[in-house]
Amino acid sequence: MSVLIIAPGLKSEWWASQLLQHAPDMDVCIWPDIGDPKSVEFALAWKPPVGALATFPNLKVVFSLGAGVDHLLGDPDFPQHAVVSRVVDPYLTSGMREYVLLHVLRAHKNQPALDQQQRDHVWDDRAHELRQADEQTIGILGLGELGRNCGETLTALGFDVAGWSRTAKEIPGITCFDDRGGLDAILGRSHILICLLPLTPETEGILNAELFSKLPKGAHLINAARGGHLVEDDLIPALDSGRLAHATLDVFRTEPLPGDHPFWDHPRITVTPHNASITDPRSVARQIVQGIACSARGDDVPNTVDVARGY
Ligand code: NDP
Ligand code: OXD
Repeated sequence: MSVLIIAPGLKSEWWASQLLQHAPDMDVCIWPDIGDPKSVEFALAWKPPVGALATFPNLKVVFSLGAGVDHLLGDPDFPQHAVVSRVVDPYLTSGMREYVLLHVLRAHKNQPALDQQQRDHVWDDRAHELRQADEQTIGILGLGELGRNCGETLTALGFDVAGWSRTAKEIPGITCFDDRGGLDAILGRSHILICLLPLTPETEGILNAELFSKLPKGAHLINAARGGHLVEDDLIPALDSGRLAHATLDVFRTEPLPGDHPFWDHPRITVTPHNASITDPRSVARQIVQGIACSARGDDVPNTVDVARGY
């Protein structure tokens, strides 16, 4: 039985050394340097080449090296017999919480506009209206591991927080909406809208002109989920018309973001390189070793996703 690491662009050797710390006898191989494909029963994967996982006929579990699994399920040849497990980890959650806090506070304190004042050598302490945290509603699309934690933290800071999920929830301090009917209700009140949804056929393109038109004028958008959530052509018109004040984007339809992409130079777009929160092998390798042991014993593997649902 061997364990495959198939994650072009990630530090595969580091992942291997972390696995071996917890399971010194594990037979680990790094794609494309593999022996007999039939011996591979487990794979650690991040954006594997399309079709590659289909070449391992005895694959039992694919561990996504991130919280999202769209990079796996989007492969038309993804082996349907394999169980898919994803990252749920305190460091991944705290990393996202830090990113969201940073950019919510930047929006709340008008920092992007103040940065522009500095570039223009303008000293104007009255340019922006006075507003308190409890006068700002933060809308969070997605109340899962990440969205809920961000919402609870923002509530503790005094913001008015609302969230939207597929199924109904009750979370102390957060006004919860669900299903399509609840979407308009959350949009109408969100001064800062944060997307923390998984990318599925239902959520693809959800951040579009129609959605922007339902936000309060001058809202801020933070997309830390997936580039496929945003209809890119709708964003700049929404910013230029003042419908949106600012957009902070960590994820893009094409990554790395091409050098000539208009988002780079737009004065009211903040671009970060898909690093809102990064899976830490020092924490997650141990969980994967435990997941492999569960599977080998015939027990359920933790953090598996519903492949039909897409997350
Ligand atoms: P979870 O699966 O824990 O939560 C997903 C949430 O989205 C749930 O509340 C779910 O509703 C809701 N949801 C799913 N589909 C719909 C829908 N059609 N309508 C309304 N709500 C829906 O995911 P995580 O919180 O762990 O992660 C979210 C995403 O964040 C990941 O899929 C990934 O794409 C992204 N991510 C980005 C990172 C980055 O660095 N930029 C890092 C880590 C993650 P319900 O609760 O009812 O099921
Ligand atoms: C993830 C990511 O899904 O980093 O974890 O995007």
